[in-house]
Amino acid sequence: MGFEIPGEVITAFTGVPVDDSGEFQSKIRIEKIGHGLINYSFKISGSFGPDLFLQQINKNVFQSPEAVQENYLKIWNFSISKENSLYIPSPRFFNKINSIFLDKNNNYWRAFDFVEKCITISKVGIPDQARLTAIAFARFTSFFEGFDPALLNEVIPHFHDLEFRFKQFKDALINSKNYSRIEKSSSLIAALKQRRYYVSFLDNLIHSGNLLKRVMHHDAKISNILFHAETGAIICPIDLDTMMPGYIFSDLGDLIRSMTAACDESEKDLSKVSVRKEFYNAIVSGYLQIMSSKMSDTEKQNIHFAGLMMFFMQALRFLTDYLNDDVYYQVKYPEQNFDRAINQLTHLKQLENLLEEDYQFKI
Ligand code: GN1
Ligand code: MG
Repeated sequence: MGFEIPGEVITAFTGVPVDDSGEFQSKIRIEKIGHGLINYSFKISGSFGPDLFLQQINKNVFQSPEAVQENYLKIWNFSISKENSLYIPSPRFFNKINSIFLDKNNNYWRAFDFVEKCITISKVGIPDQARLTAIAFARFTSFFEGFDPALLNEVIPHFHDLEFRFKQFKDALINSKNYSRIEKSSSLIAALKQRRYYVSFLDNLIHSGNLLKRVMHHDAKISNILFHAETGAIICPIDLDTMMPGYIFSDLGDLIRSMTAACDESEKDLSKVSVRKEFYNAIVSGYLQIMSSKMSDTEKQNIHFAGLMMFFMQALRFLTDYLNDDVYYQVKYPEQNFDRAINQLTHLKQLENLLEEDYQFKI
């Protein structure tokens, strides 16, 4: 497995003690699951009771794992308090009240009910699947209409704050000593600087007071949805760690960014880049089907800003990391963040053209 779970963690969540020889007193099966790069996740089963989903929270990404879990408990409590409840896997408690366990190595663990008979889908197939995914994330936000998003901890400060991301990019240009990377990026840097107007555009909308803060998932993509393995029905969105207050553009924009693209964000062959119109239409119409009655006029009028904002922000984040010598995103080869940034900028340009031609939407 290459990764040890201290016995005390398993004991805390399953109640199965370890004997003098270090063995569990009844058989425990541990299976590593998921492809997540952030948290480590496992399925734990045995005669102690129903299977559980055990997860170590990455404390390098989340400075306060307690704040992440506190958010989860708040939204879970809200979900079970309402009729027509949205299904969110229940956290497992130990000592009756605790749901987060700090082990002897100072790592944080939590567990949930294991959702049986479910699958995840890594890549969207047809527009209708994109529509269902958009509906699922819209339902998620819509469900929390009666919940004050300000109650959620900002677990990654300024996560989707475009002005902050632009500032990080400018700071990297000033502070980076990697002159060959700056030189290589010159046309990319110019193209991003030239689009500074996206930052002012959003700033004006925010200051108009007509954008509402809502519960946003902040990683809205098809691979963060659990589907029923047999019926294909949507069970629930997962990976709720970045759930924080945000503007509607965040989740809608991430849905557009992750599902209109015909190729992966690391694709180097730019001839493969294409923003697919039929997917765009399916995502926006699915999202609006659930959310439009809850949106302000300003939000509705500017709905097409969502995809532009998220392609732009992701290009900024990848290029910033490239200029900072790859300190944030995992890379498989040295130039990968540069390739990702060009890829996202190319998508952005295609989306700009599509919106101008088909929707007469231009900023
Ligand atoms: C990170 O690791 P993943 O794919 O869940 C990032 C997202 C980016 C994405 C780009 C906590 O998400 O914001 O959109 O990479 N998450 C964090 O691939 O930074
Ligand atoms: Mg994620």
